[in-house]
Amino acid sequence: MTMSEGYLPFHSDPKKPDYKAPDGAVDAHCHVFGPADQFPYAPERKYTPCDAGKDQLFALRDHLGFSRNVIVQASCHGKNNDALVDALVTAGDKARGIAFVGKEVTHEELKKMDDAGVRGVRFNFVKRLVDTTPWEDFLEIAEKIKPFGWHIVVYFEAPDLEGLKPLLAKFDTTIVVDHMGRPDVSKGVDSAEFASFVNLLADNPNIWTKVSCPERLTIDGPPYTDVIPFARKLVETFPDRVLWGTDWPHPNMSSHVPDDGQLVDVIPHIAPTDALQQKLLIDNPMRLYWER
Ligand code: 0GY
Repeated sequence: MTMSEGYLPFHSDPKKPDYKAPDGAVDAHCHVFGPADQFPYAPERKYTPCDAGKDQLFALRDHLGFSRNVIVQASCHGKNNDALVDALVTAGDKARGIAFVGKEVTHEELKKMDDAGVRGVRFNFVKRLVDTTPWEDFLEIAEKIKPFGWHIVVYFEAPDLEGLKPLLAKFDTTIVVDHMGRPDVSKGVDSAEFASFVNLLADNPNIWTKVSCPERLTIDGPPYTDVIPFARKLVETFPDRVLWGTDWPHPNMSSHVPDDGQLVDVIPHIAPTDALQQKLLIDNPMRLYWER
């Protein structure tokens, strides 16, 4: 399959990070794409990526000095979670997954995914990536995943937060917000927009966030100094409810191709103590994805 026009493939030779992650560190947000001849992309997809299979992901994990992955089903594979499940089965205890499902999903299908290591579903509200789903469907899915103790990962952009709050309030499980709710960093860490996101976590002990994607949020580019205050504020305020991930293979980047080693080097700036790094990279993801 031909990549979407202008699609930037992932970095072919990321640096070895200067920052050494503690043993057992988890990359809690990454994807597998294809390979398309084995796992074709969904007909309803909004983009066609560059193939980025499980072997490449696991090689990157080792190169970066990480031990585990949480693999998130990406929109280009739609509701067919086969590539994800295949990667999870190969990784065994070294990976867990987040699936994308419709309200028609059956208990048996969820059970199979649970056996493979899936621990949650993703609800995507980013309009350029998916067609709109009625809220009733999300509520139905939330009911169906309850017997498995799964949680819900949500992806939205900052201007959509206010409108989504009533829906988020209906979920009585853990919710993980991708990429800090995608703030506009030009507004500053003290903006009303970011305060609203911080308050969301302050008011709802079941809401976590991934302090990920400086490469998408930055205006200045690498080394992502303009995004650090946002992530650091969240790590220091909610040390037990933050996760970190590479977002490899970085779909739909247009400004630049991020170097994953350079992304790892951001970690000590957003989690400046050993104790915060231990929570961010090990304790929190292990609690949410591995222990139950
Ligand atoms: C990410 C971000 C993006 C894509 C997807 O499911 C997806 O296709 O999540 C994006 O384009 O912002 O988290 O991978």
